Amino acid sequence: MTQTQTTWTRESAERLYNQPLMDLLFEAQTVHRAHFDPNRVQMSRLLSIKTGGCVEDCSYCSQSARNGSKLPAAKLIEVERVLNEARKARDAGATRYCMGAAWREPKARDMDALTAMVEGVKAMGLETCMTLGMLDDTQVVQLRDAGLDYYNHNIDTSERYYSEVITTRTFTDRIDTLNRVRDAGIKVCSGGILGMGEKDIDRIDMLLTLANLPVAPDSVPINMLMPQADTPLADVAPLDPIEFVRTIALARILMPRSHVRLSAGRSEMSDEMQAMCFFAGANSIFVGDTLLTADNPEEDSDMALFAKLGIRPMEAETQARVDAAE
Ligand code: SAM
Ligand code: DTB
Ligand code: SF4
Repeated sequence: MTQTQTTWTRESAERLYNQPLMDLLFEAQTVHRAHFDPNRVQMSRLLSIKTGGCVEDCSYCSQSARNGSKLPAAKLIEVERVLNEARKARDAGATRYCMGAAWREPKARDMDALTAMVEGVKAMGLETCMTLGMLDDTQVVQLRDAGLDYYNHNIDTSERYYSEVITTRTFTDRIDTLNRVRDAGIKVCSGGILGMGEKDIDRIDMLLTLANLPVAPDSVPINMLMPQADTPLADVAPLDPIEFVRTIALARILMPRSHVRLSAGRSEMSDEMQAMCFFAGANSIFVGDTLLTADNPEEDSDMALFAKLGIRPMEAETQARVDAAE
């Protein structure tokens, strides 16, 4: 399949985002149906393999040591424990297993354990994903050779708003890691967080940056900020849910072949809001009652929601694409 990449302008993206909601939703759903089965949603499961004590200052994060957060710093967990958890996730229906670490970047001494995790999880028939912070040229090759399918590294917000949120690494650092990951042949998962006090234009520009990368990310997680106690964003005013839905719809239109993931924050969303997000083109979620450290809906309530909406889990992403044979 050849991916034709459109270069989007800010004017066209703004026009799309600001049109009447019903027109935006109709357009997003039309694009969605041209590329995906609208009644299938991919399910990923997260595990925090190294929690807390992070040196970065991301102002939304419970795991940053700089935020005065009380979350204790743990060591990288044992490979065996990761494999046991992954087996349970697979048996519960997840098709992708995502392992996250509270690091600025992995150290050379961690790489053997990380590659063993990838190999072991992959051997269970799960797609593998990791999110470990920045990667260098050697590390992307080590992870690729172990069989890593996806690497998650979010740009988080627009280039303009970025320095309001994080000061210890730059927007360009993030883009550099994404380029390294893609050039090594690992699929890119990159998105951001909404509701951090940013403006409409920041949400639009964040999506434009992603859509206009040399290749759009395969997977685009859109997180709703989950305010964490003791962090600088603990008391930020919540985002209007309709703005969140508009952003999902714009992501779907700008990146028609990407999986748009309704990520953190679902535990605070009504069934109706989640249904609107699926209609707007979201087709992937994290399942399991914990994300990395924060709450996620219980498995039972997700399955009840899927049943109400007539949504079925996506078995393997490639089978779900209407255009897979192109
Ligand atoms: N330390 C690595 C990094 O930052 O690249 C990987 C883990 S980090 C927790 C993964 C992503 O989770 C962040 O980039 C951010 O987009 C999202 N995230 C973290 N805390 C969040 C929160 N409180 N609410 C919503 N999303 C959050
Ligand atoms: C992403 O964009 N969202 C996930 C995943 N990538 C790693 C993480 C959400 C974290 C929410 C806060 C927490 O659990 O600590
Ligand atoms: Fe560290 Fe990642 Fe949290 Fe930033 S988002 S403080 S890099 S764990």
